[in-house]
Amino acid sequence: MKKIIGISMNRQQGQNPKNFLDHSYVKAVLAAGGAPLLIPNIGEAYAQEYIKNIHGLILTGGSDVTPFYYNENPHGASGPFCRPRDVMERALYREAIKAGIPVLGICRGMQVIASFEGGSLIQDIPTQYETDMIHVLPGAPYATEHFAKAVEGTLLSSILGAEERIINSIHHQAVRELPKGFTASMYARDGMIEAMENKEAGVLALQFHPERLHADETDYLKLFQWLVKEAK
Ligand SMILES: [Mn+2]
Repeated sequence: MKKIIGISMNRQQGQNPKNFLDHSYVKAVLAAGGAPLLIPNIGEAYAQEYIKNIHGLILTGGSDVTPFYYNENPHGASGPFCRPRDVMERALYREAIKAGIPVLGICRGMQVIASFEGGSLIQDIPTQYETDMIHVLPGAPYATEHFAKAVEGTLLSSILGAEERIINSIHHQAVRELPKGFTASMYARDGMIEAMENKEAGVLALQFHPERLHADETDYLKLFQWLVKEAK
């Protein structure tokens, strides 16, 4: 039987609200041998039911998480926010940790985990972080790329190796303070945290987008294979 990997979805608000997801996440889970299950933003009451029926969880990329979770007002360049998604993903994350199933956070997914676990975010890198690197292109959603290196001895380095590599980058926010129990598992050359993990809890969080890379750089498939292997 294939392991079921729950994947959180984006929500577009407005007159005709939509739940939607990049197909690249679905393809990555399939390529890693898992069965993807897309989870709509329908309220935290459903989180427990979903978690009972999945073996691993991916928290995906998307718009900014509300900064109230880390006790800050919104910066002028942050947002738009989507409270229904924040609420749903927080509940999914909590229930996943309680159930002991592994969690892979990607981009916003990493940022929500940091926010929900008591860490904090750089709300806007261009105005709040001194760097000569580019982490997001003005023309986003197209990704830029930069060097990054996994920290030796981490879960991430055991999956990808600890050599410096090129990752994609499409984020204007990033983790400022790591939550308790988490360690940084990858850094960019400017000191930006590009991944974090809580190995004991089975949580791996990435600031880059491996789902967009795995097709031509098979290395990145290993991250999804890790999730499927650990799924229970
Ligand atoms: Mn970056």
